[in-house]
Amino acid sequence: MKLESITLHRLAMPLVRPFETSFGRQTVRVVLLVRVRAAGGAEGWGECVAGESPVYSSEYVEGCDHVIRTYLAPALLGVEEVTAESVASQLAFVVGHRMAKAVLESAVLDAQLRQSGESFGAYLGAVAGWVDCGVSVGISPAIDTLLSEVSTYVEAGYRRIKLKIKPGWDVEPVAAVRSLIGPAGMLQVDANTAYTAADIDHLRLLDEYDLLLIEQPFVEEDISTHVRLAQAITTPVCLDESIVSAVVATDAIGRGATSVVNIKAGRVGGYLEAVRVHDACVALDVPVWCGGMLETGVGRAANVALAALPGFTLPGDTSASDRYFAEDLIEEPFVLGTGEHAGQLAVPTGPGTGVTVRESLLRDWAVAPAVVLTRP
Ligand code: NPQ
Ligand code: MG
Repeated sequence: MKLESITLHRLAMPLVRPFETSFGRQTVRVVLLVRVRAAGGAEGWGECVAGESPVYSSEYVEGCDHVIRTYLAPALLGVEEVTAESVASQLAFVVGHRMAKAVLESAVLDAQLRQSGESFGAYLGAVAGWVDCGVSVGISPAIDTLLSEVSTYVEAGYRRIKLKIKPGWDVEPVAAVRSLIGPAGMLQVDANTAYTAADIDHLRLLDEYDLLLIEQPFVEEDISTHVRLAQAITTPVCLDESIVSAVVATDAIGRGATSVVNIKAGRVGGYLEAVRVHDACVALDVPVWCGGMLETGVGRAANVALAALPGFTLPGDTSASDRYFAEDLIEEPFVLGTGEHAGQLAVPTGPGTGVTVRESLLRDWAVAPAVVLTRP
């Protein structure tokens, strides 16, 4: 494809309830959405997973916007031919900035697949028509409010609960939710780097609650403390923030730091690299699951397609649209199935991501004028 323009949209979407993690409390999701247009009329959309401020990752919305405008978009708009498969090498001159690169690659892939009529799932290698969904539950002001929130998700059909934890909010909420959902309920925790090596003895207390995994207890660069924890506890350790590529995933698995992997396409630089992380994990017999970043339907659709690959054997953070938003940005909001598909989402089958952006909402929810980048 020859790209004609790349448009950056900046939106703010209120969350249905505040979402608190060890790194902060969000009440609004600020979203960077990218539309690419190619010669001949092909169009595609991508959603950047970066947050408004650099508190989950070093990348953040304004930084992604800047690196896209200044370096990445000019590189793609300055060449004659761009394909999803070429984007990573065309952008490799920029170090890092994986979330910014990922959104461009996703938008190009969407345009390319809409043109060829193939779905994201078919292209990535999906083998399932429905995927099992979990839900990520924020830190609550009190145990009783946590239990009532968890109850609504259990009633909605979610197949796995993930509790956000931090020092001072860990064993007690885990014990309470374990008694609420019973021994058979799938339960896991996510610390978003809030602990240190000094907490290893304390984290061993979680072994009593039969958790599927503990996600990213220590800072992203610290692989060796995760190895130490993995040797000290029976609960499997799962890395999220640390896993920025297939090479890092392979290394971390080989060192014994992670026996389950959270895959987020944005964090690893795009869906193509996400498939390589998946393939590396499958080759090493390591189960994977699809992470989430409070995506609108645009990013959610692509995640649900990724989660349909064969190595995704654990429920993901691929929740329904209404877990986060009263109204989604797409015509086809994601709703949990019923009957045998309770707690699952259907993998979209239409061309590209298979979802349609409600363009009037781009204007209604805009927090900045759209920026249109064109060929030099
Ligand atoms: C995680 N997601 O697995 C992340 C963390 C997270 C669903 O738990 C704005 C941008 C808000 C990024 C909130 C879930 C966010 C965010 C949470 C990422 O660690
Ligand atoms: Mg996480």
